[in-house]
Amino acid sequence: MISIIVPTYKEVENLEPLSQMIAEAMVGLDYETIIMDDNSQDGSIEKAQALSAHYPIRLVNRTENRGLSPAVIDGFDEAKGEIVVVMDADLSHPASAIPKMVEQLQSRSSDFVLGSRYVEGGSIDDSWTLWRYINSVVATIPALPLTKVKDPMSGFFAVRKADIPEKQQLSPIGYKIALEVMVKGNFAKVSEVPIHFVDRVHGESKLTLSEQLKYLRHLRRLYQYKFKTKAEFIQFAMVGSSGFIVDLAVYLLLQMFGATHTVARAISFWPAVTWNWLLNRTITFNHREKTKKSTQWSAFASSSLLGFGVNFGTYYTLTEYVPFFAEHTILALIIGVLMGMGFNFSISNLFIFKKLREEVDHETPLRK
Ligand SMILES: Nc1nc2c(ncn2[C@@H]2O[C@H](COP(=O)(O)OP(=O)(O)OP(=O)(O)O)[C@@H](O)[C@H]2O)c(=O)[nH]1
Ligand SMILES: [Mg+2]
Repeated sequence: MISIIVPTYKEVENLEPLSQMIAEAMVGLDYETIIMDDNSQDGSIEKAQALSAHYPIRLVNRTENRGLSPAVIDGFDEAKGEIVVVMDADLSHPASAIPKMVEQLQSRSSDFVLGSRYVEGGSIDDSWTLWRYINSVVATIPALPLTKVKDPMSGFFAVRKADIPEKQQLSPIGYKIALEVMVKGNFAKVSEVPIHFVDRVHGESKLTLSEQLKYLRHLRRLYQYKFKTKAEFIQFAMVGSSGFIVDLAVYLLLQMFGATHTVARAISFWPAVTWNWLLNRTITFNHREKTKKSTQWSAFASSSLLGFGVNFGTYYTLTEYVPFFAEHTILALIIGVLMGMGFNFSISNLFIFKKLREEVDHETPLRK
């Protein structure tokens, strides 16, 4: 059996054409449609009841933990089929692609099939403005390292139920449930089936700016999941570079006000260290347990001083004792910086920003 999960919020006008479109596409196939509705109060319940006389439809009315992604995740539990399809209710996703998607799963030529606008044969609605297209493409780029697909933002996908990651493992923030399942499921074979994406006619889009901002937090979390320490190190290095700018600015500013360069150097270190600590606390190691600020700051500042020692020590040793580096001092400087940063990162990672925090983020309820 194939279970088609459709998250809905105020889609009453779309339910009938959706059911019809699905029925036409699924002729001869054993399927059920599960409408995961977030208590829309727009007549969706009554409509679904009426439709269930003619179509294999089931409506689940949710009243807690609202949101598209949680609705889909609950839908996974509801699904009776060995194959699960997820699609939008607003008629944007052509049900006619489902048999092909399912076939790829059944023949084991794929483990996760995505309905894709950006593979050959796929397309978007003619009404899309260039601006909307650019938006979509730009949003796609940061997701590319996470998967190999061309349309990671798509919400139309099919997967074997047995391959869906455990509920506790899934923690999307925002709309991108397909991306979440794709990354966490670590599928050996992922494929894309071209679709023509049709814009919604009835009802309103629920994709607000705040949903789009959640996407950034979701991406960060997926990078963390997939690249672990590497992702932290890159963030740590980026924070460090921004700290260098703070250091330099304060150093130059103090001298403008008459400080000598040694005094300026000795002072500018501290705002830079504080800046780095704050950003690492709120960004790089945001998912770690929050410990007492003053203690953590002191530990971070001490580690940075030692790190500076490692940095300078490396530079000094290389340029004093290795003739090659005496001639290529800039290389020695770079190695020193990397050694110092590696030292700082290890200490921060192991001792200063310790345990992982419980993931507590849930989607905030829709207020409409
Ligand atoms: N259960 C549930 N479904 C939702 C929620 N928000 C959106 N949906 C459904 O998720 C699907 C996609 O939502 P859309 O508003 O169409 O989002 P979108 O397709 O990214 O944006 P558009 O391109 O403007 O259509 C639709 O079927 C919505 O009804 C929610 O909070 N709860
Ligand atoms: Mg839509």
